[in-house]
Amino acid sequence: MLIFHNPVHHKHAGRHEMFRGRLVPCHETPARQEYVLQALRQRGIGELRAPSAPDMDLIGRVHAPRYLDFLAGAWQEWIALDPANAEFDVLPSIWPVRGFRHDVSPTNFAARVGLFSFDSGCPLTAGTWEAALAGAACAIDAARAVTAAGGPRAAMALTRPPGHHAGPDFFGGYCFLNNAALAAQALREAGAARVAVVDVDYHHGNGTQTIFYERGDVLTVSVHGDPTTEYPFYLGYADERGQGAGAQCNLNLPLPAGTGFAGWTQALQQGLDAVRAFGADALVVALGVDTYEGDPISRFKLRSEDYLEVGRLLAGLGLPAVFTLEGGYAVAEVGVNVANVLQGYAG
Ligand code: OKS
Ligand code: ZN
Repeated sequence: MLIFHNPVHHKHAGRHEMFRGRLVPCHETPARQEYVLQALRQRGIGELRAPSAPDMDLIGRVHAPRYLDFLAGAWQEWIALDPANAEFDVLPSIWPVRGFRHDVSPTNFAARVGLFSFDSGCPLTAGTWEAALAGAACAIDAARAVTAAGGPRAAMALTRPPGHHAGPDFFGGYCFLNNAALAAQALREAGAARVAVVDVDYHHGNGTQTIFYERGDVLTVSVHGDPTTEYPFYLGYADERGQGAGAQCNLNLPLPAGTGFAGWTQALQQGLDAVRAFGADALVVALGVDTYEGDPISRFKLRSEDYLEVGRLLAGLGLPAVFTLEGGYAVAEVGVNVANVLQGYAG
């Protein structure tokens, strides 16, 4: 197992996010990645690697170039408005909902932020672009490692910010570049004819679903809290099955808040059956561990030892695999739970 870890993840450190009318400290903190690194080191799981330079062409085949330009320049635009802005993070404040035009290009910065985002809980900071880009490189490198001759069977992109909510041209849910989608695209371009993304994070992977919704070469499966009550609310329902060439290539398995490991495992098994039926040649696991019973913002009831079995079930597919780190906010236990998945996977 190779672990591509993002050496500049700490440059993305949001100071505040909007919650119930006030600015509150961010859940998605640098400590999360450090706890995972520490747990992997303690158990001697994996070999650590730093990422190479990001493949901007590949990233531009997953994300819209004008969105990438926006992200690359957003902080400069923000402080150009007022140097005092450097003390504050960028948070969206206006969005073009139904009836507004999406084909216009307002130059106002707040208006531009609103075109490229979907919630106010996702701060963009001075180092967000650098951190997200290095994370994307980790995901691409991990995919290339597992498809290389003589490469390992599995690799992990150990990075933050996470990615599965980020779409072709929008950020949200703490995500900016979709690491799991980038890994899937890199696997395709390295020769895997059919790729499956299995998202086990507590939240629906709306960005990944949207990126691949009309493609028949990538199956997207997500097991998550029912969006009727859980974030991201507006996507993730069972009747979203893909469109056009991607018809039947998306599978959502929403479960009620409060679901424990028995119910959760049944849904995962159903998802893994779909991966087998699809005939995938390679696997991406969007690995969020906010399904943990102690997670402060989620409501499934998995225990730490359950993650060993999660790893074993995923290994049962017998596919080369890339893991990306998604959510999980019980910071100390994030390390143990991720290490358990990888240990269960390795057998
Ligand atoms: C709103 C809470 C937003 C929840 C974001 C979920 C992030 C996550 N203040 N996605 O997998 O863990
Ligand atoms: Zn999550």
